Amino acid sequence: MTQSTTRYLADYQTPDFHIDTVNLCFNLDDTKTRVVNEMAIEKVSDQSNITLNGEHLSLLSIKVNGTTLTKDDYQLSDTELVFALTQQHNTVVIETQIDPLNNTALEGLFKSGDAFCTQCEAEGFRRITYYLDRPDVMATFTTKVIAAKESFPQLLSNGNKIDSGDLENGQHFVTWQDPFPKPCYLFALVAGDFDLLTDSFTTLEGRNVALEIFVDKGNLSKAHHAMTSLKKSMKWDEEVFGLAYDLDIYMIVAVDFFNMGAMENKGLNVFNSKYVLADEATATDTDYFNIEAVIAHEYFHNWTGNRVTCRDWFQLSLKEGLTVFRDQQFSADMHSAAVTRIQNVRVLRAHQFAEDASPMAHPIRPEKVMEMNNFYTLTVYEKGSEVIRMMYTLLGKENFRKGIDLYFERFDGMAVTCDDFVNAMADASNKDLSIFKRWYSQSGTPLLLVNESFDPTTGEYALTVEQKNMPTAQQQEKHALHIPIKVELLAGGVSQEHLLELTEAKQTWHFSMFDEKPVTAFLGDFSAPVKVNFDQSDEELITVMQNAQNTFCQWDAGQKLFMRYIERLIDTPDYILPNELIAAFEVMLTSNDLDDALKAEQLTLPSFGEIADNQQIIDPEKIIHALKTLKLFLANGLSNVLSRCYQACQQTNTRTPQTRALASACLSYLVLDTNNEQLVQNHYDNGQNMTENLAALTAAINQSLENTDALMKDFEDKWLDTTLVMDKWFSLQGMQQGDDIFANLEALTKRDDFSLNNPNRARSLIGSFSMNNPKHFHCATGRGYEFLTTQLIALNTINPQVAARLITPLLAFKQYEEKRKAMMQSQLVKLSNLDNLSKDLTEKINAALG
Ligand code: B3K
Ligand code: ZN
Repeated sequence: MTQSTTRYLADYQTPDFHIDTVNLCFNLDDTKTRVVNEMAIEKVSDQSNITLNGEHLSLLSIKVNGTTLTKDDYQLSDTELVFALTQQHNTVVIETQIDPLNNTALEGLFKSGDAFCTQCEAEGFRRITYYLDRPDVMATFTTKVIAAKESFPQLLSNGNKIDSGDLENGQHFVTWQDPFPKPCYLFALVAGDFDLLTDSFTTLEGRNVALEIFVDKGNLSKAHHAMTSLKKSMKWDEEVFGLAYDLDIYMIVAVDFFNMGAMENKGLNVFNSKYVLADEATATDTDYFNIEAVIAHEYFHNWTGNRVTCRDWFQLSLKEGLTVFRDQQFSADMHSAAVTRIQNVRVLRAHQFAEDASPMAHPIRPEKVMEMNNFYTLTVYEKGSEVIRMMYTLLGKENFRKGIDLYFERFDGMAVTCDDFVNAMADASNKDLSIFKRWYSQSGTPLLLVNESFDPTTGEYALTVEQKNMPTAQQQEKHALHIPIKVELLAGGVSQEHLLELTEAKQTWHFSMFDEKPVTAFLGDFSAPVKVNFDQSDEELITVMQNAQNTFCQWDAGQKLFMRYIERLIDTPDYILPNELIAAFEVMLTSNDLDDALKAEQLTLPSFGEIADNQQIIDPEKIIHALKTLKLFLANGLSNVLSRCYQACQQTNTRTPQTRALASACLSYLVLDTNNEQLVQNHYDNGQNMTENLAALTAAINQSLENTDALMKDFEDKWLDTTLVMDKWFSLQGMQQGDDIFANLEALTKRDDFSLNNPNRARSLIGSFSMNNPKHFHCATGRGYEFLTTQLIALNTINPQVAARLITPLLAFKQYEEKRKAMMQSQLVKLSNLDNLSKDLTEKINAALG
């Protein structure tokens, strides 16, 4: 009866039983919550034993069709409950007891501060009651919640409130009913004493929807941006996709203890407070942007995820890739499309490409899984979104919309597969997507080798593209993919755009009637998640930077120049950088056509992660030296123009997110001039909001300025009681450059306000240290690796999901130079020898060491 540890997509079988209705009753208590679960279960095969999932539960009783089972009537293990169901229609009542207070894994029912809340995706419902915990079992839920009225005046669950009242001993109850059948991963319950922001929205169908956002007492003024974002999302989904909301109430609850960003439970989203709360004083422009995007993402799931859900968890990208694509399109429509795209691509290149190169590489539709929580990845989400975007590019906007319409026409109310989605797209557009489907089963980042030739006598230009799909961990055999490539040919002051469809290993396209060899802006809008090897001269890249119509290509040409010189500096540390680089960036910075946010993006160098991903063998010291040298070269060469840009941004009467982005980018260069400590001090002192304060602190920390400690102290004194702001302070601490960092980290982890039980806090210090502080994380003594391992050992028992996220930088040890490789490996071995290593960490460590 023990559950096999690894599950395979190929083994999928339809369920033997359906659950039609679920009636839940919760008697809430910190350590002894009682759950009564009454299910109407229908047998749909000749199997007579039903196997329900259940973990960390105390079973109190089971009744089948009115008869209480005795111990001999069922088998019980740590993960399963098995008993016989002989009739076709059965009523099963199971009573369990759970311990929310000591549920530090934050899956199932747990406490966040004083409130009770739940997280069931992917497989957390089995920590609440015994159930068929799989997404293709969809039932109608009715939920009664009972708790002390004084401490928990608000009792929430999915759907509509159908009953409520007072009970004896100061208890009260509320009953909720969700009319839409759903898988149990979308179940939610919240009980607490919150401040409530209300509003309403009338849908295109004329439905009046009550909008309610619940936040911790005292935070009401910080919920308005989330509410505005929600209304914008509802409107956008109606306008762009014709999709309207379907219940009379939409609730969002913000909690401080949460493993991820947010959760799209039907009608009752639970959010990490980080993605709800904002005001000028405490939130940055980036926070504002992210809140809007996450609110939209969870809202969009109501159709892509909830109305049509996944057949099994291997299909996760069906809802996540599609919903990320939808939220990216929404953000692009709300803000600058080009800047939004550039930021998406940065994440992809720095993190998803690294995942594809790591031992945990997997296709966007994984084929085997040990712990499902390990597959909420950049690959499933971000690359998944790129795959949807490629279909959008190949089909065009109108056909894509037809495909979406057909998808809902066919599958509303069902649990389906990625193939079902692609088939709807293909059928609606008559586009052959058979080769395209390989994107779902093939892992790895394709490399495009591009060659060009020009014949001046005929005026013909030829572009040859070859795709290389290299073996990845756990997948040796690769096939050619269907890759949309947008190109722009620049010649004689005009630009021609083409969409090329690469479907074979190598193809050539011919273009005629050129007087001179055109300059090619390749992969417009980053039309496919690929790497490109195209040997263009500096001069050509500068032409693209200055003349391409496609803004993404302009930016990307600058990044290619940066990357080229970083790589030269890695090979030859005293390489002399060319002044043409300065000239090109001076032109860019003084251009009147570019918006400030784009200039900021242009000034931002590729990250350590992105550079590392392009190295055969990673030597952190060489990368850090190269980055520093290039940055200093630009800072010196551009100092006047950077100063002028900075002053212009600061002096404008209307500072905007765009001017602040450019000011911050300039400051990060200007701080390299030792005389500019006062500039940073002023930026902090005169800062009008959190974006400006944080830009000053970041500059001070990165440069270890003399005034860093004083600034950090001032910030701490001011914000000690504001959790989300202190998370920022802890993140900054993780990025300290001084050599006393390890003693400081040690002291930080001992503070009263540091706790591994709080995921945001743990991530802010440990995550920022291991991901944003390569100098010390990869320090030659190995102390950085040891620090991370010590924290992971503690987190392994407290919160395996958070531990499994934070281990990421250690997994790629094989890509590092020998000394570091050995030190990282030995930390992984140490972890692998733990007695109680969680499934989450086991899966990743085995993949890395295997
Ligand atoms: N669907 C959730 C993620 C659940 C993660 C479980 N470990 C949030 C989202 O993608 O919208
Ligand atoms: Zn999602």
